[in-house]
Amino acid sequence: MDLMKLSKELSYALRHAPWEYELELDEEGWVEISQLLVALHESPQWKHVTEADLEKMIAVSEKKRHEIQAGRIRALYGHSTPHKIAKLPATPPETLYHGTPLRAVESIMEQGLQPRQRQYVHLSADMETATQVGRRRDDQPIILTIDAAKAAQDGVQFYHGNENIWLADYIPVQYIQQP
Ligand code: HQG
Repeated sequence: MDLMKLSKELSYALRHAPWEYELELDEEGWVEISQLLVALHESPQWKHVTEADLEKMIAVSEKKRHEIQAGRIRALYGHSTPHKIAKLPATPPETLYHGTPLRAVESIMEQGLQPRQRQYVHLSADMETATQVGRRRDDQPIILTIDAAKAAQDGVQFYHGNENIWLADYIPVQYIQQP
């Protein structure tokens, strides 16, 4: 089974278009695995997918994009569905990073970091992750440094995505530093 392809399909279903699978995300983005499997089994390529395959997909993935708990599964970040997924505010590390193409920097330094198509701004806990995120759009991304400690102190809320990814509603310009 192509677990990477399965992960992509699940990200699409759980982050962007659950209705295409007749699924409804709850407040925190969870769906019942049994319901997800019914939807997947309708497609010939996923006819034999089991809960164990979903567990394996998460275990072998380089990035922790999904999590399973008590018979349910959800995407940990990346959502674009109209109803904003509820996340518990958490204390961020002192510094966070954001990798972006050079062409976006001027606008970011004017408007701050906005979530754009997604529900939250995505930040990285380390420069390496930020570089990987930025490389999706540019070979030589610019790594912006976010003074998360100061922002949090001033009332900006942060949320935990996974080990490497933090989320925020919006990051105002005064907490963003260019290299
Ligand atoms: C930019 C992937 C102009 C922002 C990744 C980014 C990540 C602005 C783009 C996760 C702006 C949004 C999310 C402003 C923000 N003016 N551009 N004011 N504010 N932008 O894809 O952070 O592999 O929604 O810099 O690895 O790139 O799918 O966000 O370039 O973790 O699991 O607008 O998605 O994860 O792009 O990536 P995105 P992102 P997966």
